[in-house]
Amino acid sequence: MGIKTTSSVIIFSILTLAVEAKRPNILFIFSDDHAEAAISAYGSHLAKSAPTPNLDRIANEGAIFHNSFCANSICGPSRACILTGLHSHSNGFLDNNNSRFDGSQTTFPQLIQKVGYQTAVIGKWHLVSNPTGFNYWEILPGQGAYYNPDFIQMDNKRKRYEGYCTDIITDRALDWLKNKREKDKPFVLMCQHKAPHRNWSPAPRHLTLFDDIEMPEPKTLFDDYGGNRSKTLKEHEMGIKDHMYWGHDMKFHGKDSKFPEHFLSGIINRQYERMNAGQKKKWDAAYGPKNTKLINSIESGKMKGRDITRWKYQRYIKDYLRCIKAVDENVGRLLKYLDASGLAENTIVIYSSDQGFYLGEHGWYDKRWMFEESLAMPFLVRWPGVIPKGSESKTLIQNIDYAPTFLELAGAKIPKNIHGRSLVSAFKEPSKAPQDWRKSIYYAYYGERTHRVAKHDGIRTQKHKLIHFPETKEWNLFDLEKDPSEMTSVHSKPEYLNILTSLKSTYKEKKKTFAVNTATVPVPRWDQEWWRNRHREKVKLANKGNYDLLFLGDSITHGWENAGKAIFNKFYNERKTLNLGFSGDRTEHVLWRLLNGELAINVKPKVATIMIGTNNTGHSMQDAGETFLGIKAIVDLLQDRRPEMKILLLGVFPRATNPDHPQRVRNNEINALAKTLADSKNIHYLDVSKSFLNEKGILPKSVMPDALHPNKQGYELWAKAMEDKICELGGWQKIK
Ligand code: SGN
Ligand code: CA
Repeated sequence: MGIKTTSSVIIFSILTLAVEAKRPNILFIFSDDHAEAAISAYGSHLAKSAPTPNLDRIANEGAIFHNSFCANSICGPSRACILTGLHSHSNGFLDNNNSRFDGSQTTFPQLIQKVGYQTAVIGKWHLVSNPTGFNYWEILPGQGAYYNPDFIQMDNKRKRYEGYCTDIITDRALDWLKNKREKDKPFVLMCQHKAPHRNWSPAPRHLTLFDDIEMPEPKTLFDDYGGNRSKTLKEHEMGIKDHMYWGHDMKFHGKDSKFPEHFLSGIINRQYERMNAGQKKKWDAAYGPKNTKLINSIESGKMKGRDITRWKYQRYIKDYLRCIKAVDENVGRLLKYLDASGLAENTIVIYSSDQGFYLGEHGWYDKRWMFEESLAMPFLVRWPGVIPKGSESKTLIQNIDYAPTFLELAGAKIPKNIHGRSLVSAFKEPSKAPQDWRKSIYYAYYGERTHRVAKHDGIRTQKHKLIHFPETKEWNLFDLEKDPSEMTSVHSKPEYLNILTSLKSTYKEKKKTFAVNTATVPVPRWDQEWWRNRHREKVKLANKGNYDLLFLGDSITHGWENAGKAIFNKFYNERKTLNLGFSGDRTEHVLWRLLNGELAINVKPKVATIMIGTNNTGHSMQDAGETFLGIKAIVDLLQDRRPEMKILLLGVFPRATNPDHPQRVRNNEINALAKTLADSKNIHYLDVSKSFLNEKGILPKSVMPDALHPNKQGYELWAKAMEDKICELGGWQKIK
C-alpha cells in the first residue's frame, strides 16, 4: 500500500511538473491611445514614413488581428474590461471621471494567481483604486508623467525615476523579469506604457526625428460632419483646428498666448516644467527654431486658414509618432531579453493598446467615438510553435476576450458570467473564426464632459456598423465596405432598410445578452445632497465593519430608520445590522452604491436581504424583464464579492390599493422572475405580500397608508413574516 501510494504521488508530481513546464508565460505589452494606423504592420498611410520594426516583428513571427475592438473607447473602462472580461456596466467602471475600480470583484489576475502564476503590472494603471491580484505592482499615479515620472510603490510611497517614461517602464519590467519574480512559476507581466497619450511628449533622443519629412494627411482631416451623421458630431471638442492648446499640445512653453483664434490658451506645458536643465536644453533646441518660424509665418501673413490646421496636424502627428518610436524601441528591448534569456519559446507576447485614436481623421485627436480609428485596438500576438508565423485574422475580437484567454492558457476556470470568450482557438488557427463565434461586437460609451462626445452605443459586424445616440434619439448606419471612412450614414436610405431592421434587432438581442438597460447600468444620484451625504455616512459605517445582517433596498428599507425604528430595534439591533436602504433608489443606484464603498471589505454579514425594484416600476413603469435584470445584477455582484453569504431576496411589496392596478401587476411580474434566482443554496426567495393584503388582494391603509410604504404595524408584519427565514439563514434564535 505504502509503496503504491508513494509511487502514485511521484507519478502525479511528475505529471504536474510536466503540465507546469508547459503552461506559457504571458507578456502583455500595452500602450495608451495607440492607433492601428501608427503600427506599420497594419499598412496605413503612415506605415512608410514611420515604421515600427519591433512591433511588426511580433506580427511577422505570430499574428495580426485586423478586427480587434474595445468595448468602451476610453482608458479606465478599457482596462477594467480587460481585467474582468465584462462590459463596463457590469464591472462598474463606466468612465474616467466618476468611476473607481472595485478591485474586490473577480479579475483574471486574481484567478490566475490562484492557479500558480506570478502576476505583475508595471506602468499606467489609471483605475483609481490600487491593483489587486498582483504579486508585484508599480504604477503611475493617474495619467503619470512623461519626464522623470513618479511611480506609486506597493507600500503606497512614491518614487521618482530620472529619465523618459517609456524607457523607465521597460526598465522596471525587465527588472521584475530578471530579479523579482519567482522563477519556477509561470508569469503574467503587464507592461503598460503611458505613451503615446496626450500631450504626446517624445523622448529627448527623438525630438527631431521626422523633421525632414512631411507626414501624409488623412483624407478626412477637413470633415464637415455632414453626410446625414449624428448632429452631435459637430459638438465635439477634440478638433485639430479648434481645440489644440498652445502650450500643452503644440509645444510652446505656453506662458504667453498667441493667435487666440487658432490656439487655446490656459494649459501650459507642464511636461516641460518637469524636465531637468539638460532635458530642457534639448527640448528648446528642437522646438525653439520651428516655433519661431511658425510665429513669423503667421505674423507676416504667409500662413493662414487651413495651412495653420495643417501645421498643427504635422506638429501633432510627428510628436505622436516620436512617442511611438520609443514604444517600438522598448518593445524591441523586451523581445531581445526574451531571446537572450531563453524565455521567448514559452512566452506568449501580446501587444495592444487601451483603445485607438484619431490621427487627424474626421479632423480629430482623442478617441471615445465608435468610429473605426478609436474603436479599434491594435492586437499583435506571438506564440512560438502554436501561432503560424505571419498569420492574419479577421475574427471580431474585443478586450473582454483577454481575461478568458489568459485563464484558459493558465488552465484556470473561466467564470460563467464572463462576457468575453477565450481567443485560444483563434490563436491556433487565426485565418478562421472559431466555431460559433460572434457575428457582431457590442460597444457602449457612457458620455463625459471631456471632449464633449455624446453618449452612444452600437454594434459592429464584419460589414456594417449601427450606432445609437440616445440623447438625440438618432441612429447612424455605416456600410464599412463602401464607405470605410464613415462619412455617410445610410440609415435613411431605402436600399438599407432591411439591413437597418436586422441590425436593430441584433442590437436589441446583444443588449439582452449582456443585460444592458437602465436598471443594470450603475448610476449615482449626485444631484441629491441628502443622498450624497447618506452614502458617505454609510461608507463610513461600512468601513467600521462587524455586521451580521445587511439590508439593501429603497425607501421601504430606509424606513426601518423611521416608521419601522421600534420594530428594528426589537429584531435587528442585536443582530448587528447595516441598513443600506435609500429612499427613491432604483436597482441602478443600489448597484452604484455597492460598487462604490458600501460593500467595504469589512462588511461580511452572514445574511443580506434585498428588496428593490418598486421605483423602477413607479417612476418609469420599466419593463419587468429589465428591472429583473437589475435585481439579478445586484444578486450576481453580491455572490461574486461574498460567495459565502446567504442572500434573502424579497419579493417587491405590493403597491397601489387594488390588485389590478398596473403598478401592482408590474411588481407581480418582477416577482415572478425574481423567484427564479433562488438556488436553494445561497440565494433564497421570500414573498411576504400576503401579510399585508386582505383576502381580496386589497392593500389596506391600516398597514400601508400611502399604498406603498409600511407604517409601524406594517413593519411589524414584515419582520414577523421573514423572521423564520432570517433565523434559518443566519442561525439566530427566533424573536417573537
Ligand atoms: C486627459 C486628456 C484628454 C483625454 C483624457 C482621457 N487631457 O484628460 O485629452 O481624453 O485624459 O484619456 S490632458 O489635458 O490631460 O492631456 S485616457 O487615455 O486616460 O482615457
Ligand atoms: Ca487611453
